[in-house]
Amino acid sequence: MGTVTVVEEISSWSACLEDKIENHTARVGIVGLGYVGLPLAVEFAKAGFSVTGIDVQDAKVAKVNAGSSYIQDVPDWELQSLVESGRLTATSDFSVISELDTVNICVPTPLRKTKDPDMSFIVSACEQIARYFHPGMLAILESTTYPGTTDEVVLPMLQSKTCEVGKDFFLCFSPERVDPGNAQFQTLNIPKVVGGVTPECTRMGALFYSQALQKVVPVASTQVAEMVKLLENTFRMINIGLVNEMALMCGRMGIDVWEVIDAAATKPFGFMPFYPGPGLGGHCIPIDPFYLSWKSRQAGVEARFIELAGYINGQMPHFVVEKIQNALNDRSKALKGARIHVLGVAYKKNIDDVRESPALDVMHLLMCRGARVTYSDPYVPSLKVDGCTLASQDLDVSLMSCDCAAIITDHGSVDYRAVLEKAPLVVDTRNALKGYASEKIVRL
Ligand code: SAJ
Repeated sequence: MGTVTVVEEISSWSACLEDKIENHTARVGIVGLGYVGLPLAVEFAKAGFSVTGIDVQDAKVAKVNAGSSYIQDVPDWELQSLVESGRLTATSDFSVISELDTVNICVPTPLRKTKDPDMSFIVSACEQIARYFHPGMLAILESTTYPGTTDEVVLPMLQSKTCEVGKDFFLCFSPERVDPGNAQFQTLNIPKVVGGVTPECTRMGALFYSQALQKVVPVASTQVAEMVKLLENTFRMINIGLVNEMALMCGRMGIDVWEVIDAAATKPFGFMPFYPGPGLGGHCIPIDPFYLSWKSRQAGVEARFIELAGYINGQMPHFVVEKIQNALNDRSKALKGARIHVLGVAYKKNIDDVRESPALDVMHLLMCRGARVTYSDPYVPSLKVDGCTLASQDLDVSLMSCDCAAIITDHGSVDYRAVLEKAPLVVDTRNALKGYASEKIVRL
């Protein structure tokens, strides 16, 4: 039997919005001016749209309007020129939405302590938007969330008796794929997946993004688009968990896991290297998969891979502390009272973000066992651990006065040869000392 194509009636609102998008007179709104929203606002302003950024934090609004960027991927000069030209403004007043044609929602989706999704930011943003939302608008949720959020949470808040989705207004989901600090892939050139509540919604969302971004990937529904992001990041989390488990196995068998991975990576197909580490940090990878496992459990499927990988990744800080304790013990030193200097506390190299950083767990565990913990991180001048604020110490002085240095985050700016020369013992959790041979090195 041939496929039946549902031909949706093109409403007058659809034709009107399509014109505004195509001739760039559509007034664009971006709710949430963080590492996702601000670069997106800049791209649409650069494409010639009038863009209004909306954020609940007055400080962010003030900085944007002053042309002062707080996002490393948005240079001041670029923001300044867009603000001065009047293309981009910011406000904390949601009522501007009544004058806008499109609104992107780029707010945080953290986890609660119980590892359940915290939807409070999406709900409060939509409550505000709904007060001013009007026929003819396109709304797109970008915050990473579980499949079904757009249709089950956002749609009921925006539609009304007189407004029909796909006809009077349009609603899509498009996963954010921003990788802060990635010089090669930025908002402009990262392919943009978008799926709508109806085919006309998908078409409108794809038309919108194609005005400002290089590649758009329409998909059949909001659920597919929501699931795309979760697959991408769950894939990473599980493979990191696998390689961490390999590190535990190789450690017991006396095999160099780093050499194993490097040799496996010579396979030109069917393999993708991941590397063991002290744990899983950041605001995406440790969080997003639990949105999927939460929803999957509701659908009656236990996401066992996610739970197991989460457990293994969560054990890595303990494994690192055990390595440090054993390394000291082999040198007739107790961990209790030992001076441990941590190198690198950001959640990954060459950035300043400490959210969910495994360094926090490692330092906490060391302190619980009575170690005297200091740190150096060129990107992180101060750090709060267990309620006390530590300051980043001078590396050379600290290395010569510590009992053990622990490389937790391998920033590129550190001279690791000098670290090896100065420290009496180095526990290296990132293979930063690759190629060096010394009794002083203990590798993950
Ligand atoms: N990590 C490992 N071993 C690895 C890779 C990462 O232990 O082989 C650790 C990192 O040290 C970090 C955590 O995992 O603590 C997350 O690292 P990440 O490289 O995944 O970096 P993120 O959290 O910044 O992930 C972002 C994601 N981008 C978005 O969600 C839009 C992810 O999808 C990207 O693939 C990733 O950046 C990237 O490739 O840099």
